[in-house]
Amino acid sequence: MSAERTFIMIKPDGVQRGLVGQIVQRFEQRGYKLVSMKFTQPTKELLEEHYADLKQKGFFPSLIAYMLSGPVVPMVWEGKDVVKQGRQMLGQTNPLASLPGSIRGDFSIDIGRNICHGSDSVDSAQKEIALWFKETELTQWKSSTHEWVYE
Ligand code: DAT
Ligand code: MG
Repeated sequence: MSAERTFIMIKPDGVQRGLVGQIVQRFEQRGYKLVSMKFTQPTKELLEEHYADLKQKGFFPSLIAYMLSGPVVPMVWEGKDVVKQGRQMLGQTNPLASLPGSIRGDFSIDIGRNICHGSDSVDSAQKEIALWFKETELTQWKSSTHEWVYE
């Protein structure tokens, strides 16, 4: 069983537009296992840390303002190749470059309203999970579907 984990977060626009259920459903139906999820209003400090790599970008202030504009749904998903697969399920950063069938390609148009975040590497997934969740919030459980998803 692969223990690879990724950090997926529904952004304020995804919450406001009522897309939480549909986004969660895509990861569930693929066969990935939910390890943790919460509904929370993030602080500016947390968001600045989360997007620290982008601090020098001109769009950084508007990115932080957008992410601060309402509650988000941070999640941890587990399974084989989940970091890369999660990025493919999301689509491209720019929704206009995202294929239909991807989350951003199906539900969004503008880059600054692209509804969902996903870690871009195993290393950043580990950092993001540690930033958003306490170790005790990462639930240990065995999905009863495991043998039907993996051979
Ligand atoms: P991703 O979210 O696909 O990992 P990223 O980490 O490069 O993309 O950027 C984080 C977010 O910042 C992205 O989801 C939307 C915003 N962003 C990125 N590039 C941008 C740009 N050129 N103009 C405006 N917003 C941008
Ligand atoms: Mg990124």
